[in-house]
Amino acid sequence: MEKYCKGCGTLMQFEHPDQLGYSPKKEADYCQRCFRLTHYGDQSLSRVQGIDEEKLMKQVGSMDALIVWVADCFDFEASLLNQLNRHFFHQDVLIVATKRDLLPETLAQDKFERFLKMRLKEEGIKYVGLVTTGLGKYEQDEEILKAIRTYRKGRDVIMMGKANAGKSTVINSLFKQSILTVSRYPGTTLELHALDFEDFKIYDAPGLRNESSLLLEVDETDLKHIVPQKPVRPSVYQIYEDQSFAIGGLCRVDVECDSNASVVFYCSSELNLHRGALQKADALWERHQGKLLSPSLHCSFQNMKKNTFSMKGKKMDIAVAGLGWICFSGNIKKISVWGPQKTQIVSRKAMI
Ligand SMILES: Nc1nc2c(ncn2[C@@H]2O[C@H](COP(=O)(O)OP(=O)(O)OP(=O)(O)O)[C@@H](O)[C@H]2O)c(=O)[nH]1
Ligand SMILES: [Mg+2]
Repeated sequence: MEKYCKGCGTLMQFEHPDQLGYSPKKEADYCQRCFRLTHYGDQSLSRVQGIDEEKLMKQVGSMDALIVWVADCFDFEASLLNQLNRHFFHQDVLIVATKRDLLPETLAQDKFERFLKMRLKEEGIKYVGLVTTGLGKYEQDEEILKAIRTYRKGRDVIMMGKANAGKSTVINSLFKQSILTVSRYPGTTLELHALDFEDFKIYDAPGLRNESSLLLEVDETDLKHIVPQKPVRPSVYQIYEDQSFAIGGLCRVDVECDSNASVVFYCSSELNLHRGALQKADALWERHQGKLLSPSLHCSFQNMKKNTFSMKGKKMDIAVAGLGWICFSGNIKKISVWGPQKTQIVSRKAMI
């Protein structure tokens, strides 16, 4: 009889240790990869060889279910899907925004929810409800459950979202136990699989690959420094002339200003920020990327893409998918943000 891993949903097998789904024990409920991810945080096994997204979307699109779209608050722009409702044409979408605990505590909840609703509206996303959640005091499993019960209308429920958004974590919190495998690296869940819950099914789905994330452009060993595990603390800089900032060797931010301006970084506190004169920035990156400026990207400075912005409104964010965001205010003439070619770098109204 076929057996599926309880942690990641993959078909289990007992013959090929180097292939997915392997377990040395026939009676095991979890594959060896899930066992190692859970007990040893073995990252070498976590990034998966690519799920069949087209098949997944087709399968999900044909199911009569409530879609719970799980989006990471810290990486919100990159957590959304272009034309999201088109993919779930016949289905209702409930938004669950995770990792609220990673945002600064000073951000008021009502202001944050207004921000999320504004962004969802701007993206043209239609949804039946919105719940924010996070670890610790932000955990909202009762609220999520209430929303699911309200909007399910007799249907099953599917957790969908980009890889690493926190789908499996949300399901575990609803079950109040660690059934599913979660890990800090994208690509943990491997197959759509159902769990019986009350009188309906909740499906955990593999995450959609986040093609626009900077995290695809770095070494796996650097991920732990880039993906924040603790609330991000703003790093504030007052500037009075043209300056260039380096976020490790990952992203360069040039700010041209006439007089007083403010630049605030919201990134993992494990990343070093380097600040210097704009005129010297090219030479700095050419000489020091990967050395003084680290962690580094797979691409060289010459191959990074320059994205140019002018100020919109008094206060503006520029979000770099996978890395965080930077808030700008004051007398700024021009901002250039350099990152990998494929990384999504977008401006938005300031969150904070
Ligand atoms: N700080 C914080 N971390 C979270 C939260 N939710 C999930 N995480 C962490 O985010 C990482 C990814 O969580 P998963 O539940 O595995 O994410 P997923 O969406 O199921 O990922 P895939 O299966 O790869 O698509 C893990 O390290 C979780 O501990 C949250 O609310 N706050
Ligand atoms: Mg998962």
